[in-house]
Amino acid sequence: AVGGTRHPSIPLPVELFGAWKNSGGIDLAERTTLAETAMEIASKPLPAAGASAPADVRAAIDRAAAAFPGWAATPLATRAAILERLADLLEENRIELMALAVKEAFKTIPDALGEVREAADFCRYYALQARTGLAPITLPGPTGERNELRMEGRGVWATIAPWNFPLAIFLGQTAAALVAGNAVVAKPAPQTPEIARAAVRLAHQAGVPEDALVLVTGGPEVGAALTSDPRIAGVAFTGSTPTAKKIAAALLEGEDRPLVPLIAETGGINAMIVDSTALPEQVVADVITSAFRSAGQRCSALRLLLLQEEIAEGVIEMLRGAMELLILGDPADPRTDIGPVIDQAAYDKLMAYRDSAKAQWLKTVAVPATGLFVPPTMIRIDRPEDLTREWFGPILHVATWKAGQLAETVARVNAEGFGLTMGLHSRIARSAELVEAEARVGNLYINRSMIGAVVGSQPFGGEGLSGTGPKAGGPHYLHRFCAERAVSVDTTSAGGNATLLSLDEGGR
Ligand code: UN1
Repeated sequence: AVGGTRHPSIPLPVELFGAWKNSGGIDLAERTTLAETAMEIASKPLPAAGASAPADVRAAIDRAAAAFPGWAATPLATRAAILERLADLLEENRIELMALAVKEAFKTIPDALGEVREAADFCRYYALQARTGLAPITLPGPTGERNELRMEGRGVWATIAPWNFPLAIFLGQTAAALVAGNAVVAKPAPQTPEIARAAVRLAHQAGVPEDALVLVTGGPEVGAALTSDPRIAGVAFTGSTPTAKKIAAALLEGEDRPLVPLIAETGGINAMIVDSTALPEQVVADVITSAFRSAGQRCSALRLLLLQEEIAEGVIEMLRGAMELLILGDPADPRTDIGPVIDQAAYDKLMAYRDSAKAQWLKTVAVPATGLFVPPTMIRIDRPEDLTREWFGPILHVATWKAGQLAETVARVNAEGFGLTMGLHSRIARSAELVEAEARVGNLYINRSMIGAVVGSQPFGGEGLSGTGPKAGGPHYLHRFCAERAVSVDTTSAGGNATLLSLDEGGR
């Protein structure tokens, strides 16, 4: 069975981050209790997913634009407190939210719980960061001015979220934009509108004014209507690299359109490099988790395993055995390791690719007869560069490298142009140092799994084709959502301004 991370980790401040983050660790009894509740909730049909029309999108932006000044003027401490209240509400409603994640996104019980946990973590973390990081700063005034730097909301942000983290990423992006003083029009993925609706309802209940956070639903057309509107003051997007580029292009359209920021978190061809000193059991556990948990549908997931030649056959043999133990099935069943993929289109794409690579299969696993189950598959390739794109599913590619070629191997991975996650398994300090120095990735994981970045501990996000930064769940994220305004007042007598006259006292 797919486990959580097995390695001791630095203790997190428990008041901020609950113990069940990355909850592979929850036991079967607890999973069963949760699953019973989840299944009952999940048995009720979801409302038909509607899409917003372009006119709805315009109306949503109208509302958010009207709400922006009032929300921006709400004290920072109040906005932060609302996020904390939202975190509490997420926890109070965690069973219902978990059930929605199981039902809409086919998340397993541990993944669905981790999802709610992470959403609450984002809210608490950004509240904390906002209080300290967004407060006005007094700057030096050697020539006699009073200088202040203020971080203020920019206007109406669009947040566009993926289906694979329909609560955590949806709400993470949105909470960050809100606490920074922006109004938000939020668009979840078309596959997962209901969990987003539930999240927005809770945000309003927590105290976000109804019009400061407006939900629009639908696919790429709705996203395009949103990003093409010149009133949008910034976009936070998580999804594919091609879509990020389309958004970037849309934001530049129109001569009069203001220049606005895009925060994009996209895909990766994430590699794990394993040398002959690695502990094989640990490698196998971490590969199985990184490549196959969540059916490989995480942008952090391992896509390319690079084994040093000497140990390759042994590790592959162990992986074959471990893959046999994976349980595929109903995500609401507490024993399930891997559920179905998100939809028919994803299924068709992955199955067609997998079948085209049939001659190179090292291992594939049987799946339930019905449902969108993509068999976890290990595929042999000759060189890292033979894998040229991200396959967003439980498909792992394996290649080998020769002793003495660690630096070259890292360089070849870098040359793919993505830069999200990378892993190294080695007991040699010098090798770890080399990879730390050379890897051009946002998240490097040494001797551990490559998924499950913890808010505040592993700020997440990549570079190159993998995204713009700044990293979600990190100390620099909120600033990008803000307009940075420096105010300087001449307080010298030469400036004639030693005391600003109060208008009420005759300055008029
Ligand atoms: C994504 O799949 O879009 O590290 C992000 C992880 C998650 C982030 C994945 N916290 O696996």
